[in-house]
Order: sequence, then C-alpha cells, then structure tokens
Amino acid sequence: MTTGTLITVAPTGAESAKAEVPALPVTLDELLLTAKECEALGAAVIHVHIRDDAARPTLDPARLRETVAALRESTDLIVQLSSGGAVTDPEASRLAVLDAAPDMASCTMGTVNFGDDVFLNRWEFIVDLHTRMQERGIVPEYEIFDLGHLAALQRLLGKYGLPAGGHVHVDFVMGVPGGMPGTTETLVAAHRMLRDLPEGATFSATGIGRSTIPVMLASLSTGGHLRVGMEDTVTYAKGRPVESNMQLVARAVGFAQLAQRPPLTTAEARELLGL
Ligand code: KMH
Ligand code: ZN
Repeated sequence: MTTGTLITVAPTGAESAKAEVPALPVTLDELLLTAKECEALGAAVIHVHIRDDAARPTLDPARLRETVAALRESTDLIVQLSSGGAVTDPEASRLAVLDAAPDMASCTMGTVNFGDDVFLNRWEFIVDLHTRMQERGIVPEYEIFDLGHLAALQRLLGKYGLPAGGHVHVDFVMGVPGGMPGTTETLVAAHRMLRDLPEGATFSATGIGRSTIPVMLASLSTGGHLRVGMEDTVTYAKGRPVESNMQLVARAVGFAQLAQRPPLTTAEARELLGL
C-alpha cells in the first residue's frame, strides 16, 4: 500500500567546503535554523553531519551530543546522525557517534569508491555498528550505495537479526561516482531486490547532483520516500546554485504532493520507522 512520503533532509554532509558553498549550514545556529524551516515545510528526519569552528567535518563527541540535544529542544524532527562521517574518519570515531544517543544513525552496507576516494566499510565494522545500535535502541538507516550492499544487508539481518524497533528502512544513495548510477532503471533494480529483505521494508532514495530529479520521480512512482539536501545537491538547476536546503525540501514536497503522497508528519514518520 502506498503511503505518504517520508522526507529526510541532509543539510550539510562532509564533502562540500563552506568557502565554495556559502549557503551550507555549518554552525549549530545555522543547522537549527535550517532544521526548523525544513520541518515547517514537511521534512520529518534530519540526517546530520557536523562541522568544527573552521567549518571542517568533525565527529567530536561533545559537539555531537550538543547538536542532538539542541535539535531535540528546537524541533520534533527525528535526529539521524551520520556514522559515515568523512572518508578520512577512523572506525573508532564513527562507532563513537552512537554515544550521542540519536534516534537514528546511518549504517553503510559496504565499501564503495567515492569519487577519487574510498568510503571504507568493512564487514566486521558493519556488524559492530548494527549490533551496537540494536543494544542501544538506535534505529539504523541502512545506506545503499551499490546493489551488492542490499545483498550484504540481507546477510547481516539473517545472521544478526532485525534492528531496534523491528522495521528495516534503507536509503538508496545514487549517482556517487563509483557507486550505482542515479537512473530509473537502477532504482527499479534496487527496488526489486527489497523483496529479499523482511516484509514491510521501506526505502528512501537520493540522487547526487544532476540525478536528484530522476531519482526523486522514480522513488515516488515506486512507493519510495525521499532524501534531499545540500549534502547531495548543490546545484538547483543548470547554472543555478542551491540557495538553501529549504529550496530543496520545498521542491521535494511539491513533487510528493503532485504524486498524491503528501509528506508524513514527524509522528507518522516515527510510526513508520519503528521509533
Ligand atoms: N560522507 C560520506 C563519506 C553517511 O552519512 O552515513 C559518507 C556518508 C554516508 O555521507
Ligand atoms: Zn551523510
């Protein structure tokens, strides 16, 4: 059954430099303002990467805890911390993200070439993340950068059991140079592979860069949900830089409404995700 649309905003990421993308929210105040405005527009989940005082990506534990508390104080958004961090972050720091006790955390299901870099996700590391989240009641969003990551997820759940809350939600991150392409054909193939996951598994999708709109349309038409934000997209249209995360969320909400799948409220999103 097709439901409303879960909209996740990923406002910052670890890849863009503030100097090159001045609209990127990098301070806590900028993040909170973005979060409140995106929630008002229809976002229900926020996927969070934080920056240090020099706007560089950081996984500083105290800053992460402060960010989770501030987002909870100012919004009703579901707070999902990135355990992916930046490609340079060590595994120990990525595991320690869970100490900030977010509602959700990302869990990438395999290694992938990432532009000129490698985003390393060893099997043992994935197992550690999954089982620690189970123990702490943190709901994962399984990040799928390539089709083989879905097979890895099937193996993970078969060996180590369902996540906290019992519901499986994945996010197709498409169009990363080195990962699966951001095309309708690939999304349909990924969607078909969900049959191998536990009944009721849901997915959202995001297309990096120019694949953002094809992926959004394909996801809506296959019953999927949407992730948008400046982590993934910094160009709104040819020659037009994104002005704000709100612009991207507003566009996603518009497409969802056209598809007659309006945004889920935060309460509906919590129910869907087993929070
Ligand atoms: N920044 C990428 C290397 C996640 O947040 O879990 C990893 C990433 C995935 O963004
Ligand atoms: Zn991320």
